[in-house]
Amino acid sequence: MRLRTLALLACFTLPLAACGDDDSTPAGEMQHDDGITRSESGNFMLHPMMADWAPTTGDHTVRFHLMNADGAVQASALTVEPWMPDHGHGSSAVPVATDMGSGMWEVSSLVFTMPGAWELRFEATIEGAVERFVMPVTVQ
Ligand SMILES: [Cu+2]
Repeated sequence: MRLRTLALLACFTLPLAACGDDDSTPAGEMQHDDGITRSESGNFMLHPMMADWAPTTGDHTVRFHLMNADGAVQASALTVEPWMPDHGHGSSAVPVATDMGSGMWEVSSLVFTMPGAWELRFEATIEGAVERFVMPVTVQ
């Protein structure tokens, strides 16, 4: 919980490149190559609020941050579908996404039923248009 809170604070107070990095990374060395997924249009970015996210099987509640090149982006709606492309199946649960404001969405009932390569298929409604994201997640 503490790390998540720090990451959240960092997201609001540090430059974009720092968003989602943990607080131990020196400011000059912040990299954000992993963890960010671009929307299919290329105009928006989404990332989990933790570095190197590698969940285990089971039920998770995770915050995701929606941004563009200028910072946080407000969406009017967000849905998430967990999908396992190699096996052609989804999850046993339908995730619930709650708007926390400032581009932050808390997703609960995020259930991975088995280890392996999953996708989180997001649809975010931004200014009336649907933006799609396919975020790869390795489940252990
Ligand atoms: Cu599977």
